[in-house]
Amino acid sequence: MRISICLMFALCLCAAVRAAAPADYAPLKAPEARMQEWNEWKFGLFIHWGAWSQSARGRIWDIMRELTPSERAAAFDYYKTFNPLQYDPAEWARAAKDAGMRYVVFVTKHHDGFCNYDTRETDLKITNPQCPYSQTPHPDVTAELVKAFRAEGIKVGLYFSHIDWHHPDGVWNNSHVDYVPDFVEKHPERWANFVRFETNQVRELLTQYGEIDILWFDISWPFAGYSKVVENPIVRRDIFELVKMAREINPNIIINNRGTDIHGDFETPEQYIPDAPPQGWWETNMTISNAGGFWYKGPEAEYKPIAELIQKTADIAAKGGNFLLNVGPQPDGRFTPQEIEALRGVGEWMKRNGEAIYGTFRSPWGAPPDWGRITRKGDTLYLIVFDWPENQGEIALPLPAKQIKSARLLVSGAAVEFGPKQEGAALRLAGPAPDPGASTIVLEIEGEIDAEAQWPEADDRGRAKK
Ligand code: FHN
Repeated sequence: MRISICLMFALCLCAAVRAAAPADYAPLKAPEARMQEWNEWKFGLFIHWGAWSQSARGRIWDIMRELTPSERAAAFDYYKTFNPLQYDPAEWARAAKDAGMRYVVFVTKHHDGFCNYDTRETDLKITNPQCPYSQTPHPDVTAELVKAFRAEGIKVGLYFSHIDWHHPDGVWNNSHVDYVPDFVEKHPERWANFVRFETNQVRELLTQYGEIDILWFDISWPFAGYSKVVENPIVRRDIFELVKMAREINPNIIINNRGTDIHGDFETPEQYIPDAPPQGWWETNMTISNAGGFWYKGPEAEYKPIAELIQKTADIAAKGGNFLLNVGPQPDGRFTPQEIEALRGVGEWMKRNGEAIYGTFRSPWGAPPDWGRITRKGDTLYLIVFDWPENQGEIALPLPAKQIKSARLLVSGAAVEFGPKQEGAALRLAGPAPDPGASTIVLEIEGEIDAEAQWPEADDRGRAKK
């Protein structure tokens, strides 16, 4: 009798456990209306800044790949000399606002484990008394940044690295010099400890600074990549619980696809613009400086021309994406002069042409025409002309002319002549380009656009196959 009661109890217990952790997790996503808002924001500022900025080495991976053991130990001690006395988040927020940016994503903790905020989980933080900046009146730079950007009406995103090279249990990732393969299976209690550590830090970030709009994870957990379904049951459960906690704290939080299994809200092509964009929501993150990492690269760094950044903004919008443009401020807290100039220049263009970017959607025809890019918002098309034809030239559009109700220059409102050309329409462009390199024409159209978007055949990262 006693055995059967025990057996019954054990069976009930197993059933209860199974019920608590569903074998197949349903995706936990942000509300669709929230993603429509995110699409309205469209253009954001990414900020990589912290103790590592003192190295003037753009790539933080150098810590694990280039530095000697003694240099590596010194890198983890950078917090002891980090003292950005020229940090002025209000100035950063003004520069972002002037650039036409509507959201910011700020690095709170990167792979080195240094925390740009007052955390209870580790002493590797800006508020550690051994960090000179901790002696200033407001050392929690994340708190000050959130306040300053909100004051400019800019939405706030926080970046958080899943990998943490400083944490004693951070050896689960193969980037770590002391990597332990099969860490989750071999050391389940240490993995659980790491998950608890990360969960507590994410909870701090989502509860210490008011309602956070975006949680931008980086890299991933074991077996989990970008938008990759996680097979490992332990990690899959832990990711589900982490995302579940985040969305219970803030049901409106928008979370990216890095290490979030099936629960991410948007894809994150990095340092490139897909030729064939993801079907769903996506955002390119890219540095203003040239290749070589996201951090401050020293006074010799090279930067992308403003005209190139403007055309990238148009290209991304024409493919249905958001643009997260990165700065790597100097260790003293100032943006580099080149970053300030780039933000100013893009902002000038966005002030005149932002209507063609904010809240728009990908071109109904897919791959762009040779003369520029096309974005759409309902019955309005925006033709962003990169190559303005000389001598009363014209550009072709695969839309029957009879569907065009009006055509005008966005900036001046001047009418643009158009007429039928074969199956589509031709627009005759008189006079100089209103914004050389990226001039916008607005078309008001009627009727359905009879087109199926054609994108080039591409690999799994959206890069056209040669
Ligand atoms: O290693 C990081 C890198 O420093 C930067 O933060 C980028 C941003 O997307 N993410 C990782 C590289 O994929």
